[in-house]
Amino acid sequence: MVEKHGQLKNEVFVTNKTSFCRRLFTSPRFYIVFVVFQVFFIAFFIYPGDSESYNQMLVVTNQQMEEVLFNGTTENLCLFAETGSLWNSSNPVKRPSCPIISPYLVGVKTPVVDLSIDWEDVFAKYDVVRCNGHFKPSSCQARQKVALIVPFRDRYGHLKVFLNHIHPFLMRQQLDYKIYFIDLDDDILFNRGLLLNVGFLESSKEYNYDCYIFHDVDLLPENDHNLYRCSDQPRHMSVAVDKFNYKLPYVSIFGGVSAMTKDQILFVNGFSNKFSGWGGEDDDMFNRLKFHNMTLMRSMDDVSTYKMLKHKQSHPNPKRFKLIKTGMKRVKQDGVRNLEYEILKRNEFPLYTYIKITI
Ligand code: BGN
Repeated sequence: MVEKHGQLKNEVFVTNKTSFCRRLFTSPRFYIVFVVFQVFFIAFFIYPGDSESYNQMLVVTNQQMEEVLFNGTTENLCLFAETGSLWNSSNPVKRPSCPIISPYLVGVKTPVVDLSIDWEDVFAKYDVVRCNGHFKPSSCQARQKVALIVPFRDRYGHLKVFLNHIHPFLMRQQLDYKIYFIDLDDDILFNRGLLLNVGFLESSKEYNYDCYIFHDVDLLPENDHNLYRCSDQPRHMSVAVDKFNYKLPYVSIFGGVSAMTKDQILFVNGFSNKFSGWGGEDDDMFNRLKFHNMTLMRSMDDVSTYKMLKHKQSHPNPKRFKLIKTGMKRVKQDGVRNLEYEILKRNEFPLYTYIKITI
């Protein structure tokens, strides 16, 4: 009887289950739910493309970034970013080296020159670069730490267009980089060499950079295969500029964009501080390299192409010819070693660090 009862129970149970399954599998609602679930599953867990690249481009996700921003100071954020440990400073994350050639390179990308673009839009677009212009890839260890040094005077329109273009360009190259704008007291004649020296000294105090890129604000690289890295010899990078019909104006030119390591800079004592006004400081640097038996490297001109932003021609320095002639007599005393300056202003903006000095 007990057994019969049990069998009956089982039968009832089995019968119920069967009818439930039958109802389930014949219901169109079940199939709709099933398909929707599958789409979400594939999008979030299986499809690697977008989510990978998204992670790669971000130091941290926005939500996590907000937490850090609002619960701590910006200084802490910078410290976290630089120790490579965003979440737990006692347990630094060991990341593999980034690939030699970044998978995010796209080749030629024509710069967008929109002087009317809103500052807010630029900030919002690159809110991953929140640490005063510092960015590093999240998923791998960048191969070089790069300080991008831009001598600056009063060209805010260019600055905005430059940042809008250069941040995604450098992110695609998977660099650990920071952007510095160096400005001189308004009453003193512009002096590119001196400002580049200051940028080198100030950025070196902050971080152990492998490479210093000296970059004019009016030059926008057009091809991200033009890698912003240093080599074992100084590099001239702005080889083919549209303003010069994509041709090198002369063989020894070292102006526009160039890249040097700390050792290379210290070896030649940086740039001369004597070239006030426009022109000649880069030719003097070329002479310094030659004087120290260094060679100059250049990438292929089909890769190192640049768009130059339009601006009024600056007033050339009439003394530049004489200064170039006598330059090598001053190499030891005129450069980064003996440079004295005072910092007037230092502003940490989300997309760059601004330093204004006087001498
Ligand atoms: C050169 C300037 C460079 C400048 C290039 C490109 C001089 C010195 C002349 C002996 N050199 O003429 O400083 O980078 O043009 O604009 O003026």
